[in-house]
Amino acid sequence: MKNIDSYTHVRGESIYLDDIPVVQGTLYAAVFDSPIAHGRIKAIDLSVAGSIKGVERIFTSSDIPGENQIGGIVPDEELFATTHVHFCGMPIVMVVAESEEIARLAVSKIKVDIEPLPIITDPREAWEKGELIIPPRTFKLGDTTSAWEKCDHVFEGRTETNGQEHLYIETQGAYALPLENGTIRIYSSTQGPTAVQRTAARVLGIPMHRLEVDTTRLGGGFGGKEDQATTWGIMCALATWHLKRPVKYSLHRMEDMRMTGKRHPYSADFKIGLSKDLKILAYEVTFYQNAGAAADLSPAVMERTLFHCTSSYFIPHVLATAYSCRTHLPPNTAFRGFGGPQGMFVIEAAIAKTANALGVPASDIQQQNLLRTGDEFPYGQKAESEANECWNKAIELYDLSRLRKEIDEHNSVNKQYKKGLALMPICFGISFTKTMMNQARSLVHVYTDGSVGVSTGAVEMGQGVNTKMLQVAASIFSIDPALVRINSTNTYRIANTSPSAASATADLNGRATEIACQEILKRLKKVAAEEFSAGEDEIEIKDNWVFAKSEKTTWEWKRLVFETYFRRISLSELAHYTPPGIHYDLKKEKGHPFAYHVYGTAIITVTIDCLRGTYDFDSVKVVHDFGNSMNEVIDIGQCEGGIVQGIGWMTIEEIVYDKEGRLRSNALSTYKVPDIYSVPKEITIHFLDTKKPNLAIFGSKAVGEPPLLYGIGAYFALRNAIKAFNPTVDIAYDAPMTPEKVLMNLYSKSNR
Ligand code: LUZ
Ligand code: MOS
Repeated sequence: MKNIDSYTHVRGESIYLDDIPVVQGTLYAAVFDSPIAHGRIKAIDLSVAGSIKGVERIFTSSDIPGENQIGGIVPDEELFATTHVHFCGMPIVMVVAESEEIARLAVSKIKVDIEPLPIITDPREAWEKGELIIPPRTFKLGDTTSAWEKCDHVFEGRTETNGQEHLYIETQGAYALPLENGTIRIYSSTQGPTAVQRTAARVLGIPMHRLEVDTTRLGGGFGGKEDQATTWGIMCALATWHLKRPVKYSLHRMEDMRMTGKRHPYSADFKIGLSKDLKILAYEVTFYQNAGAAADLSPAVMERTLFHCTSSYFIPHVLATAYSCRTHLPPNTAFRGFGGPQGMFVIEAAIAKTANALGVPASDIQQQNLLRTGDEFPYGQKAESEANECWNKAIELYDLSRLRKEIDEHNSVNKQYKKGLALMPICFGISFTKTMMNQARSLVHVYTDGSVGVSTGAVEMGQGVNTKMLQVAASIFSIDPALVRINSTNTYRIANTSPSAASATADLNGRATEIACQEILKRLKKVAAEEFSAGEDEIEIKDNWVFAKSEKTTWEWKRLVFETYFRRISLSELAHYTPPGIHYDLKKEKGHPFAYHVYGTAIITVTIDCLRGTYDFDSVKVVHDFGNSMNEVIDIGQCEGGIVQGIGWMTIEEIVYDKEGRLRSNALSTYKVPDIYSVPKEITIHFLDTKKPNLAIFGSKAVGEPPLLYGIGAYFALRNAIKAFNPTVDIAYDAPMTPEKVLMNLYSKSNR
């Protein structure tokens, strides 16, 4: 089934926040944000801004009726700075005016006098100064201390991974409307409507039931709107609360890039020990997460880094510690993979370093250590592994030895162009790591004409979740998909939602929809059973028609629905779903946090231009564990997008903050994401043939985040290509590998 949004997307008719028709009297907001990263506010001069015609009102922290607090996990983040600013881009003042132009003009006339204070941008420096967001956490399996002496090879090293700008095509934004009796509707481009509702209620000092948050769809989220969409929703609601007027704020790209957090950069130290036959016996790793100026989701991101620190390998002795370090950058936040990719990069670097030193291909070490079913993760869960299945299928299907031979031959005769190859096995845990968040509800209404309306907590952000929800309802009822509509995500219809995140949205909301539809179906069948003198289990609905004892009856779906209504039986159901069997003990750092894992293997090849340092990815060949995919077109789309986004993070996307904590890569002219010219020439995705039972919706495993991890292989393919040109170069494990870095490494003589 095609993505149900495709028709309106290609016609430009899909409604995003900025497409909502504005109502009469709408005002527009714009923010004055801190030009310096750390300081004490001495004076705010609003006189010129306030005198501009068309400026309705200017808001500061003193206009907040409730709490000036938007921190979700830790209450450490003000909506508007009061006495101090903690990052460049921190909101201080909001102007509300008759037009966007006037609002931004007024912002440009605001003067804030700030006394500068010392700035930290480096997580290790923050760590040295004891600037931690939360106490450190340590995952432990076996005993590394005594394991080192059993190792034949031990290597140590350091790695760096940089951040990543979400670059959702639709920037952040919100639109608030005053309703009667002090209630407010907020249209928000958010992955978490409940987060907007809960935090706005706190800031406004009103109960949550007075705030309706409604989301039709997002033009991309990637994690950037899991927590950080709330800011703009609350700002609009605050102005609406005061002025009783509709207020809209749709950020310009540069405002968005400057004021919002990104993927967390990490610095890490590792130590790895192996036996003679390349079994990894021990692994120690310390992560320094650059959290930025406030907690935001950093503690949860940090925990996922620990959960994925051994990637898809079994290591019997592991000691992993993570520090969430407070710096003066905008608070970093969720980004597809949520700390997992950062953890997995380090173990791949450790393996690459080992392979390099021992003169063996990294893939020999990778293959030796792939997880098997029954192997224990450092957090206590036992693997149900498809790692070897994916790996073996990939090297056979794509003929790894031939690929290697072709590359060796190419490299032996070509001077200017060198090729490199890397394999990247992945393993990603599916569930929110906070067990409590793994719950969802679905509200299904069957109308008397047989049409169906479904509301869930799932937010459509281009990932196709609405199509999957529609498939669930249509297939349980066995009716024409055109009869089913997926409604906007709305906190009045579905309450207390978890954000659409953690790759778990289709599973959680899909299972809830499945339960709701099954419940209604039971009632419908009871009515048919009475009518056709059959048992309820002898009734079947097939392709819009009622069958009794395998015989087609005179009743169509629509008739059955109406007859059920006629008998005063409910055609609506609100269902609740929680995945069974997941738990976690934070004191012991052990448990069974994930409903299941997703596996896969990619083979990535690249060609570098050794004169220029530029490169092209020739191919990404994947065997991916989709379980039993319920929509192959959507799932392939998620894989392709994830791979390209992962490659972007590892290669050309380079976030640059200067020492003053100012974002230099602050526009699309200075921050480059992969475009049609830089995507791999070939992406092939093979569906691993496995029909093992799992907890996914219809057995169709979560696909949102896992494919991004394949991009890590791009970094290692590039290293191998550089080495083909300059065999003795000692390349730092420092991502992204930009063309500039490739060039420097190609001609670097110094062995570090
Ligand atoms: N968000 C969250 C996530 O709150 N918890 C998670 O475990 C998670 N994982 C991936 C992406 N977003
Ligand atoms: Mo996410 S990183 O699943 O919002």
